[in-house]
Amino acid sequence: MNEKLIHLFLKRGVLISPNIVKDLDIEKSDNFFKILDSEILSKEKSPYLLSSEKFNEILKKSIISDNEMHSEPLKNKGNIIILKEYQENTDKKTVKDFTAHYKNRYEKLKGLLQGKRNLQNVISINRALNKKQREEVSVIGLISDKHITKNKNILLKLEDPTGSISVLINQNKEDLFEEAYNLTLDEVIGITGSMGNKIVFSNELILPGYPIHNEIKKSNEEVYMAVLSDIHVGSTMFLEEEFKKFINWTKGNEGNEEQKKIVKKLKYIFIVGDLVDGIGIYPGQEDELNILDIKDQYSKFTELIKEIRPDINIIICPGNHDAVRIAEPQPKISKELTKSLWDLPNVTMLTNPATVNIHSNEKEEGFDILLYHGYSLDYYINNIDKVRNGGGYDKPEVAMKYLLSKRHLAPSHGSSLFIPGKEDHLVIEKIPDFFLMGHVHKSGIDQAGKTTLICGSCWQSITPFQEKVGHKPETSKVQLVNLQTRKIKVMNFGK
Ligand code: D5M
Ligand code: ZN
Ligand code: FE
Repeated sequence: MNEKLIHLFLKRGVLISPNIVKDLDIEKSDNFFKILDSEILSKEKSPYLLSSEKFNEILKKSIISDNEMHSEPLKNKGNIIILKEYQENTDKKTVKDFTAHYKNRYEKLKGLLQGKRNLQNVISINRALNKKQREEVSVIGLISDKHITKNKNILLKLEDPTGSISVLINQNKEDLFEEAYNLTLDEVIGITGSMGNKIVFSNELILPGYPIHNEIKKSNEEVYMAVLSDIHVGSTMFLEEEFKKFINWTKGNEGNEEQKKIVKKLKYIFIVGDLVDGIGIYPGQEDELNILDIKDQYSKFTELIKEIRPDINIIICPGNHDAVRIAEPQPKISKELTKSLWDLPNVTMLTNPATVNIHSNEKEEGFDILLYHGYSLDYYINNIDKVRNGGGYDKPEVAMKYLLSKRHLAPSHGSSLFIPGKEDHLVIEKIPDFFLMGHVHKSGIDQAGKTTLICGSCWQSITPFQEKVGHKPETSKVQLVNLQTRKIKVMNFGK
């Protein structure tokens, strides 16, 4: 079995018998993997055992659709592997779906918490309630309520599938109190403490978190990726000239000699949502648009993007201004609206959120990149002291780190609109090498364990709304990441 093929299966956590795979031609495997990713792996847990029946079914499909695409340009998807994206689920939603959604979140995060120090002997809430007073217990639960008592202690209500329990954090335990104070509703945590009468007096909080000392992955090659978000084409405040300057730079027509050398090695551009300003996003938006048709906005966006060198992979997810439902996970921007964009051979369209792997080959496992536009950021910046006082809108990386430590993109029910279902797609199950966001129109960079956090800037000058609420957007910045050294340079295309 071809080594490259083995790699392509292993990378996805797919187990398959070598004698089945001999029917697959590596040169023609693109389509096969595309179908495998979207029809099977987006729904299945890894490791996934691929049966010969399923294999043949996908192979057949891939040959048919390959023939259908015959007249279209060959998709140069390079080595971009979609690790996680979402099927649109438009079934009518009921209370049952909410229950299932939170249960799934609980189970996934429990999996991450279990086995951590002090959570080895975790018991169900139901069992904890039957423990004698003063006994030590540890439980894992979803925070369904949090408030300060009249004695100035924090009272949490934790829930698991067996029941709910009160947890008290005493104000005299200063560090613990501060930690608890910055918890958010609906996140899943572990606690230890001693039992009182139907209440736990907590002495430790344990978050799913991320390993701090993990090694930062580096490529063997000098290759670069760039991060952008919030282009807002169609807005009267869209900074077209600045954006064109960026596009020109990708073509090697801007910057000094050293810059021109580097740009040749730029292979990946991420655009993390809000490609266009959209239509009807907020009352009175018409007055702030110079392109009033959504299709025209996307055509203009595509016209700009198609100038980018064809050997650069452009990876795109939607944001709250794009023409898809606002509830998350957001599906891909539809082909009907953006056919010319979808047709660009170097463009990969994703859902929001999504996870892709880039730059893998026989020698390297590549980098896992989590993209999330960041609609939930406003909530945490406005509601969580640690995030607001840690820099608020000026430092989106603080909010990003906060979310990574919760291992959820929008834990609190009120922080984003979402479509409930069998699975909570906003749980950060696997720690990525890069976590990319946008939305708040401020660039930010930080490192959290092995993960580099990057928030894109924007290409829209200050809007009347932002002026009113005191937002100070940062415009026309691009983070350029050297994947060999993991050094990041912030490029400024502003005037
Ligand atoms: O949002 C850009 C930023 O501005 C983000 O932090 C939300 C905030 N914003 C913009 N317009 C509004 C309205 N009308 N209400 C509340 N918050 C707003 P973007 O989605 O990129 O426009
Ligand atoms: Zn935006
Ligand atoms: Fe946005």
